[in-house]
Formats: sequence, structure tokens, C-alpha cells
Amino acid sequence: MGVFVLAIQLSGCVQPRVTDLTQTVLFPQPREVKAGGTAFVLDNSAALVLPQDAEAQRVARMFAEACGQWIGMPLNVVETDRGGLKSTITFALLASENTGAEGYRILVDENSVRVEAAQPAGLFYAGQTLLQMLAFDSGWYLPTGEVVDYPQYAYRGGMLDIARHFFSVEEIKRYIDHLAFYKLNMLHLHLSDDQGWRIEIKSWPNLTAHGALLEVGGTPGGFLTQAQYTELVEYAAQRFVTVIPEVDMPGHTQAALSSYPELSESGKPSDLYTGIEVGFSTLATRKSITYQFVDDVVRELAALTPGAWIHVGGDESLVTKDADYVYFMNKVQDIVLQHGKNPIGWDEFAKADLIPGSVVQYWNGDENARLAMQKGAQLIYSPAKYAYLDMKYDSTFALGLHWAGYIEVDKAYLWHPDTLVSGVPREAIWGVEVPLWTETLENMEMAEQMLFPRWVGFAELAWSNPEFRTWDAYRTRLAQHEPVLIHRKVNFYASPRIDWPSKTK
Ligand code: TNX
Repeated sequence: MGVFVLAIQLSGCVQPRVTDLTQTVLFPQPREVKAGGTAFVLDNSAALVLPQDAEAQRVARMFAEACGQWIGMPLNVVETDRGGLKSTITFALLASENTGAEGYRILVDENSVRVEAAQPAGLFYAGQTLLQMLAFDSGWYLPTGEVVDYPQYAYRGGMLDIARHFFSVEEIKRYIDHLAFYKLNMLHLHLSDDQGWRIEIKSWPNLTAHGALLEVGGTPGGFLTQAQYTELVEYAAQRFVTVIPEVDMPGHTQAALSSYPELSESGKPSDLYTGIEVGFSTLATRKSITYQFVDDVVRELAALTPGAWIHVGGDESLVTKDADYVYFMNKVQDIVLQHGKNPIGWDEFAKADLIPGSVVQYWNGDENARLAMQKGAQLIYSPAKYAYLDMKYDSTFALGLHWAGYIEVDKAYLWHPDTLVSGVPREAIWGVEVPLWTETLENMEMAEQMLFPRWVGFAELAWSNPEFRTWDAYRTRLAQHEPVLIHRKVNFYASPRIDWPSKTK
């Protein structure tokens, strides 16, 4: 009897595995999942057959690479299926596919995995789903069945503040990896603030020669050269992430004012700032040199940025008079348009004379959100009390701030953009974004403590059908997602609200 059981276990590949794809934990949860009940075995008799289309082929190769890393052995890749392959993985672009610009379909049976999408982005997202579908039991396999999936919001973003503390190219790439793995598609880079100017602007070299020297706390800062920025834009684009650069104006500009005193009202020299107060600096709004400066900065950034948007900040300009603020933001709006881009501004930007194509990012001002909507602008939602991942989880948490409250894992997950601001309907909401301000975060390890696990729930809010979102289901699934976090070496915070398997063992 014992020998008989052992024989079955040893011949695991002969004995079909019993699976249930509907029970596989996937973040973000796909729209439709159907179980086939058996398994596609991923051993060296399986091969990925490359598609013809160049971009689809690039995506398929990226998947093969990521899959090979995930399972710790290379995945076979072949140019064409000459027959004789026991099992195949194929990626196909199909014009008839009806899951939209980012949607996809995955069909897994015992001998084939078929991925179909109308656009390459869909193939890429299918690849992320497949990685999470991989399971191990004396060998790697995929549960059979079908997944049909597409996003809830078109704009699904993460912001990284590299001004308060500088983050290196490698760290920013890791942030991009986190975006892509969870099907987020926008990287908003906060490139300047009072504490530092972090992007090389060739026509105003002192912005980085001087303005990038320090960061919060007085430690050495840093900046991205234009070549490094371009490298990041390309790295992001390969993963279907659009970079949106932000230079914050007219407030949050002490680093620029210290680098070029002529941009300030007084014209007098001033020091670099390494504290964390906000709202004390402003560009001079009635000097012509200010607009020369803005034009040069926007021109250089626009030339480096293939995406359609430049973020111009506009938040917390507490020492800029209201009339001057509107005058300034109107002019900045025109400058951005002249350089072929659309402006995005924090919600105070709603006070300007918005023109079609301008976007408002709601963070705190409900009134501003309604105003923006009335002016015909699209909105990005980043409500501080739910989406600011620089807020502490609770009062005992060492990192982060708490001016917008504490945000535990449940609070970060259980908010509904479409009903959050009364008077702003779904049609006005382009999407959602989690900002990560870095006053207290010195490096990516610290950043990941704030991001994870809240990021996982945010991605689901951005992508998935809101109807099934409940705390009970989420806390169970999130616990089961822990091996994925560990596998990806994420430095996540083991919130006590989740029964993490590693803690209860
Ligand atoms: C408010 S949100 C800010 C940032 C700070 C952040 C800290 C916004 C548009 N401005 O300057 O870093 O709070 O949570």
C-alpha cells in the first residue's frame, strides 16, 4: 500500500493534477476566471512559440525571461512550431479581441497556453497574470482554465518624490517594476521641490550644480542626467508605463530660487532648504525671466518625454497671491501646450482658466475637484486620506507622516473613487494614483515599507471590478499573496491586520 502511494507521487507528471484556477490568488483580481480542473506542466518539453509581430515578440520574450527567472530555469523559446512540441505557449495579437487596449484573454489547457490581446499592452499584462498563476508541486505548472481581463480605469499611477530624498536610477527601475507587475501604467516623477532640483536642465545648469546638492536632513542629494532620465523613460515604456515628469511651480521652488535668485520676488540670494515645511517659497510671477525659465524647463522636459503630459505642480503655493497664482498657472498652461503637451496640476490648478486637455489631480480639495469638473477637466484621484502612501499605518509606525490620518491596509483598499467627491461623476475621473512623498523615506527599502502591502490593494482598486471588493476576501487573499511578495524580495510591512502565513507557522 505504502509503495503504491509512493509510486503515484513519483509519477506526478503522469497523474493529472487536480487544480481550481478560480482559487488561485491573483492581484489585481481579473474580471472573469473559469477553472479547467487540470494542469499545464511547465517542464522542458514545453516551449514558447514566438509571434511574428515585432512588438508582440518583444513582449513574449520579456515574459519568457521573467518566467525563467521566476521558476529558476530557462523557458524554452522557439521561432516556429515545426510540430513535435508536446506543449506550447503562444502570444497572439488579434484584431477581433474585444478586451480593449489593455485587456487580454488567457486560455490554458493541458497542452497549450494561449494568450490573446488586441494590443501589445494586453499581452504584457497577461504575462504578469501568468507569473502569478505559476504553482509548484514537485514541478512547475499552470492550472488550466480561462481568464478574461481588462481595467477599470485608464489612468493607474504611482508617484515617486525624488526631490525630498533622491532615488537612484536602479531604485526608480525597481519602482517601475512594481508598477508593471501590478498592471499600473503611469509613473509620475516628482522632480523638483524646495529641498532639491533633480533633473538636469541644460539651459539652467545651476539648478543641478547647486540645487541638487542636498536633500532632507542635509545629506548629499543627487539628480538624474538627461541620459539617465531617458533610460528610465525607455525602461518604463518597455513595461507599458508612461513617465509623467513634474516640476512643481510656483511654490515648492526653494531649490530653484537658491540656484537662481533672480527668479524670486526679492532677487536676493537664499540658502538651500533641508527641512520638511511646505508653502514658504514662490517664483516671482510678474517677472519676465520667470517665464523664460518655465519655457526652457518645459521645452527640455517635453523633448525628453514621449508621453503627452507634463505635471506643473501648483500645490500649496501659500505665499503666492491668489491673482498672481491664476496669472502664473494660466501662462504655464499655455507654455506646456506650446511644447505639444497637456498640463496636469494638483487640485489648486482648478482655479486657473483651464483649457481642454488640462488635467487636475485631486488630493485634498473637494471644492477644487468639483470646480475642475465644471471646467471640463479630467481628474486623477489621489485623496490624501486613502491614497497617500507616505501616511503611517498607525501611530506606532516609525516611518511616514500623519497629517492626513493613519492609513492601515483596510483603509487604503476600501475607498471608492466614483462616489468619493459628491458632484463628480465617474465620467470625469480619468483614474487613480498613489503618491509616495519621501520626507521620511531615504531609500527604496524604506519606500517599500510604505508601499507594501497597500500598493497591492491599490492596484486592485485601479484595475478590478469594484463590486467584489470586500475586506474579508481581501485579507484572506492578501495573506495568500505573501509568497509572491517574498519571491519578489519586497520589503513589506507585515500589518497585524493580516494573518500572514509566515507569522503563524
Ligand atoms: C502635501 S500633496 C504635499 C507635499 C508633501 C505631502 C506630504 C501635495 C500636492 N503637496 O508637498 O510632501 O503633503 O504628505
